[in-house]
Amino acid sequence: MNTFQTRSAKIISGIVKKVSRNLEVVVGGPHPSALKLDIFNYFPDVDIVVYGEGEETFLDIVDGKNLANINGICYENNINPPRPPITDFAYIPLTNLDLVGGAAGIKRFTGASPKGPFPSMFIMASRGCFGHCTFCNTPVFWGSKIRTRKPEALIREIEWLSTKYGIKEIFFQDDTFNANKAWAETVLNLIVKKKLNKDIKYKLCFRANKALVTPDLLSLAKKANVWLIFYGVENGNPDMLKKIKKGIAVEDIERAFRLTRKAGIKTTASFMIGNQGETEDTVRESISLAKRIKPYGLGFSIAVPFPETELRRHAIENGNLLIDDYELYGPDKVLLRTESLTGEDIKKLHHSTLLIRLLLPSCFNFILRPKALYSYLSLVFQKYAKRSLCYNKNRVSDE
Ligand code: B12
Ligand code: SF4
Repeated sequence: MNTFQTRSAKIISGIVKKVSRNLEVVVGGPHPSALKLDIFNYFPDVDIVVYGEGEETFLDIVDGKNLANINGICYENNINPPRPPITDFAYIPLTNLDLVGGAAGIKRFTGASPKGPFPSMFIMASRGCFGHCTFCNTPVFWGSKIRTRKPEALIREIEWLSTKYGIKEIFFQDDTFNANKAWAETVLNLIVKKKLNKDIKYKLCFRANKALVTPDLLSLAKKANVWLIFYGVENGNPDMLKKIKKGIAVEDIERAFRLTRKAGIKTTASFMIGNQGETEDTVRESISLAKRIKPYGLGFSIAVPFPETELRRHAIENGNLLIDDYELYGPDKVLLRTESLTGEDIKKLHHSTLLIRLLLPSCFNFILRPKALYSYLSLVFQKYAKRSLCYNKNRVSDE
C-alpha cells in the first residue's frame, strides 16, 4: 500500500478479519515500510508489516517460518532486523500476467498518462535513486544505491510481453532510467540490436542533470523508439530547487527539454506546489518555466508530506502540517502550508496552474482528448460543481 491507500487498506483488512479471525493480514509497500510498528496503531486488523523489499520476506511468511526468524518484518512489538537489498534479480520470476486475465485482462488497463500505443505494460528495470529530494519516498525506501537488472533479462521480458501479450508500449517505471548512463545506453542499444524498436514504443523517466542528458543518449533513445520522457522539474525558482535538494539547476532543466525536443522525443514535466519555502512568486516562476520548456504533458501536484520524509519532518517542526491523519490523504488535497502561503492560497495557486495547462499550446494534443478535457474542466470549475471530483473520504466509502 502507498499512503493514499490507507483508508482502503484499512477497510479491506477489516473485511478479511470478518471472513475469519484466523486469516493473517500482512501489509507491505512504501507506507507501512516507513511507519513500521506505528501501522498497528492505525490498523487494528493487521498482523504483520513487511518493510522493504517483499519478495523473499513474503515467501518466508507463507512458508510458515517462525516470525522471530524472518528478517524485514514487524509484528506485535517487534521490529526484526532488516533484510539486505536484493542484488541478484535473476531469481525473481516474470509477473504472472495470466492471473489478471492475460492479453484480455491487460487490455482493460489503458496505460499510464500520457497515453501512447496500446496495449501498454510496465517494466521496473532498476531500483533506487541517488537523489535526496526532501519530499520523495524513494531514498527512504529503496536507498541511494542504484541496483540495475541485467540488460539481457530486460530484453527477454520485452520479447515475452510482445510475443505472448501483443504489448505495443512499454513504460520503464524506474525512478531515474538515466541514473546509470552506461547501463541505460546498453539497454537502449540492445533494444535496437534485437529490433524491438520496430513494433514497440517506450516511455521512461530521466533526471535533467547536465552530465546525464546528452545529445548522444537522446538520439539513441529516439532510435530505440522512445516516444516520451518524464522529467521531475518540481520548481522554477533556483532557491526552491536547492531547498528541496533537487540537485538540478533551472538551466539544466531548460537544456534537457530543449535537447529532448530537438531529438524528436516528447516530454512531460512534473511540477510541485507547496514545498517548504514556496511563495506566490516561486509558483509564478514555476509557471513561467513551464511555458519556456514547452512540455507535451504537464502536471502540477500539491506537495504531500509522506512519512519519514524530510518534508514532513520540516513541516511538523515549523507547525506547517495541516492534516496528520493519513486516511484523509489524497492527490489534490492541501496537507501543508508554508511560511507565506495558507492552505487556501495553495489551493488557489493550484487551480491557476490547471488553467495554464489548458492554455499551453504544447499541451493541446495531450489535452484535446475527450477524457482529459472532461477531467481538467471539472477540476478547474470544481468549486462550482455540486460534487467535488477530488479523491475524498466520502468518495472512497462510496466505492
Ligand atoms: C510506477 C509507479 C506508479 C505507477 C503505478 C503503475 C502500476 N500499475 O504499477 C503510477 C504512475 C500509476 C503511480 C501512481 C501513483 N503513485 Co506511484 N510510483 C511508482 C513507482 C515509480 C514504482 C512502483 C513500483 O512498481 N515499484 C517496484 C515494485 C517492485 O516495488 P513496490 O511496489 O514498492 O513493491 C515492493 C515492496 O514495496 C513490497 N511490497 C509492496 N506491496 C506489498 C504487499 C505485501 C503484502 C508485501 C509482503 C510486500 C509488499 O514488496 C515489493 C517487492 O519488493 C514508485 C517509486 C518506486 N521506485 O517504487 C512510485 C510510488 C510508489 N508512487 C507514489 C505515489 C504517491 C503515487 C500516487 C499516489 C501519486 C498521485 N499523486 O496520484 C499514485 C497512486 C496510485 C494509486 N492507485 O494509489 C509514492 C508512494 C509514497 C507513499 N508513501 O505512499 C512512490 C513511492 C513515489 C515516491 N517516490 O514517493 N505510481
Ligand atoms: S530524483 Fe526523483 S526518485 Fe530520485 S529522490 Fe528525487 S524525486 Fe525521488
